[in-house]
Amino acid sequence: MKKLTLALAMALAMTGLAQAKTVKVTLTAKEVDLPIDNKGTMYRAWTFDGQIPGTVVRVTEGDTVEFTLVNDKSSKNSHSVDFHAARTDLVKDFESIKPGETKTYTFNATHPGTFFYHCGSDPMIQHIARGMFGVIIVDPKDGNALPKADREYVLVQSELYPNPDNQNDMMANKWSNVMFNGGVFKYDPVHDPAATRILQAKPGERVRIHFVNAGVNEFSSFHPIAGIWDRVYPGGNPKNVMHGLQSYTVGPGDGAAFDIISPVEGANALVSHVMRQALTGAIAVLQFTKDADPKAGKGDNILVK
Ligand SMILES: [Cu+2]
Repeated sequence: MKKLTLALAMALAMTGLAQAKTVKVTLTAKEVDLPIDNKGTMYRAWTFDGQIPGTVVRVTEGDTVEFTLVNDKSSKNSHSVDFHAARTDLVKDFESIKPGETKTYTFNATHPGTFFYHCGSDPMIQHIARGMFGVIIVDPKDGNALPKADREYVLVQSELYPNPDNQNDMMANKWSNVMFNGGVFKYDPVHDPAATRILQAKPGERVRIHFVNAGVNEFSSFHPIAGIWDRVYPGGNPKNVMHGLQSYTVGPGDGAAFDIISPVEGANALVSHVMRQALTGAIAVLQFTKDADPKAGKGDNILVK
């Protein structure tokens, strides 16, 4: 039996197919104060794991995800998790749990892609707008389904509603700024000299952006200024592939993977080309330099904190 398993593993390795496994994932709902710009303006956020976006979840197509939600004792509200990568019963699995409670459910990651996850508790518009969202990447089980990325980055777009308690503002779409990864101009020292972070890569490298639009209301027109998307994978699924695009629209609650390669050194700016979104904060500088940090865009560094 052992021999057979080994033979199967070797055969799978030769085909580049990953073996399905069970992955335990835990997210903790936490209501915390977080800085939402480079100056350190604090915001009463609701989060997963105390950060916006929440921890990046990464599994492989075919894996079983054994998911546990912990709603921290210090929370004042009930919370839940809706994984867009799951096919299940929303009543049974996406239900809200009270502060101090824990809930576990299991799903099979049947479809590869760049998926949204978010709190679905009532009022959902407020739970998402305050920061309860993140990304689950389901890598294709065929390791050769996508061209190998030299670096990867996660970017999540969302709107900032200055008063987190005012649900009417959210319903009326009265946002003040649009953010990438929970910060206004977080990766843009050009528009905000207080910004200390950028994305980086070397010329000629294939950079893959796992992009999710958390909304809650706005469509994004994701565009690389001074670059061209080499490939865009709607939904992040390798079966959906488009070539040579300048912009691609990602609606609220959707995701896509974007590949870019620069032939030259210099800066690109990844923006939502909806100008009111870009000019209020939805810009991330991607610097192409031969001196790019070898650790940037790899492993845990795909989410630049
Ligand atoms: Cu919530």
